[in-house]
Amino acid sequence: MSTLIVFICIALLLLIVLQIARVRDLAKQLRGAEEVEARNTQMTGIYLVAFMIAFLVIGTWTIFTFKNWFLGYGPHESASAHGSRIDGMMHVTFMVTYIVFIITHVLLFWYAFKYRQQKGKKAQFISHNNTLEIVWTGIPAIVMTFLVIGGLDAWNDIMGDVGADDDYMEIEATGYQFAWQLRYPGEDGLLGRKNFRLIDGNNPLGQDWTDLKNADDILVNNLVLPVDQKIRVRITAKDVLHDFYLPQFRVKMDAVPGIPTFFVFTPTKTTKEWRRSLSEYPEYQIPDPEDPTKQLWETREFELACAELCGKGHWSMKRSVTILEQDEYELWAEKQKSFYLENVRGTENDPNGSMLFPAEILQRRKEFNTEANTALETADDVDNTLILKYVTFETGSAQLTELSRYQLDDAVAFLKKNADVNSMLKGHTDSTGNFDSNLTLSQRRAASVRDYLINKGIDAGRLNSTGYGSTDPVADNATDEGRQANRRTELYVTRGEVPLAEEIRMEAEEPSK
Ligand SMILES: [Cu+2]
Repeated sequence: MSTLIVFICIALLLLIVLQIARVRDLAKQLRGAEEVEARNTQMTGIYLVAFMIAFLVIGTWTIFTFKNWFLGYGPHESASAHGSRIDGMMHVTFMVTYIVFIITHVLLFWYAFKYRQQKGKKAQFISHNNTLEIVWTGIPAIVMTFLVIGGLDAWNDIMGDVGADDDYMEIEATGYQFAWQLRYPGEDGLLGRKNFRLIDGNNPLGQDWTDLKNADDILVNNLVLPVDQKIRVRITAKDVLHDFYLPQFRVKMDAVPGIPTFFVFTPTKTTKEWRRSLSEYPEYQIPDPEDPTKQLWETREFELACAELCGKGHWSMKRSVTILEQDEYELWAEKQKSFYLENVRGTENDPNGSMLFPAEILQRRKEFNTEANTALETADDVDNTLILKYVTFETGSAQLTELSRYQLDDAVAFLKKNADVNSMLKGHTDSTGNFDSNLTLSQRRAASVRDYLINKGIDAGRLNSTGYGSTDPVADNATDEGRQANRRTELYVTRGEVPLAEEIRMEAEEPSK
């Protein structure tokens, strides 16, 4: 039906056009062809000038009315140091093209009017004019040169790498279908080595855990950065082409599998400042459709997106970017946990099981000193026992493991510092196996620890050792964890006499009799 109406309308329009042409022909016959022609060109000239005025006024009006939807204007000002330079160039280009647009259109329509057909006037024929050619080639060439040179200069600045003496922070963004994995360098400020062959379910980026720079690296999903700090982003991809895109910061760089790219930029606005500036625009003073209790400007977040159409889930690569003041950022960074220490350290995937990190050594030392001092200051001398929980032995033997030395050295330092303290080393086993051999093993183990301390310079007269076998469990021997807790070496410290092994052993043996 509607198709039919459209056809009828078109037919009617054609009919009208035909009728007008017939009317003109009739008028020509009545008034003379020349006069009608002159009148028509006169009217066309006037219409063209009227159109020009309306066109330029409406065009200019839309520029100012819709300014807030342009990149670089109003709420869309950039939030990075180099971004304002890009916006500035955009602004200059807009200005130049606007001026040229106005001049050419005024000339175009004005000349159409001025040189309309008039009685007694004849058009002048100009075949060639060198001056004119030079002027209309030269002026655009000069203007373009300035724009292009300015653009090249900006490009070199913006795309350049950090300088040797620059203070910058380096992070890494890895795109994959369909998300970003962001890596921060942790306290050492250095990103650890990676190897794609190491990528698996427990190691999403293929970090090489034998490179200790990886130990404090942090993995996060949303970008958080300090304001006014130069940031270098290493950009890479795991599967297909992605594109690291921060529209508000004018950052955009391809993420290419196998070819690392980078971008250096400095955020200049915190998220809070940005939101405050948005609150000044009516477009942002409306309720947020997702949370109508808040206004749009209150919930806006800077955005990290993928600008490469990388597959079906491409849209879901959007992440938020939060820019914080330096002190707020430090608070945030402190709360982040190292991926390695949280998920890999101490598991079967940890290749560093045979070593301790300086931070771990320090942490254990602190723990030991607190426990030892507490034990020593306890009012009741009977409670002066602490468990040397990091002192372990090879299975079934009294051979100390390599890592035991750290805590034993702490014990040595403690005994050297407190020269009036005497101590007793007590060995314990779990209940697995033969009672007598457990007792012997516990004695040998305690003695082995005592020997270590003596070798490190503690007077043998201050130390005694004994073993309790399985007679004094601290946990249930039915479970793995319980048995592990029961296999232990204890350090008894006292400012009194050196405890006597026999007496304690006698007491310990009582329950088994
Ligand atoms: Cu993508």
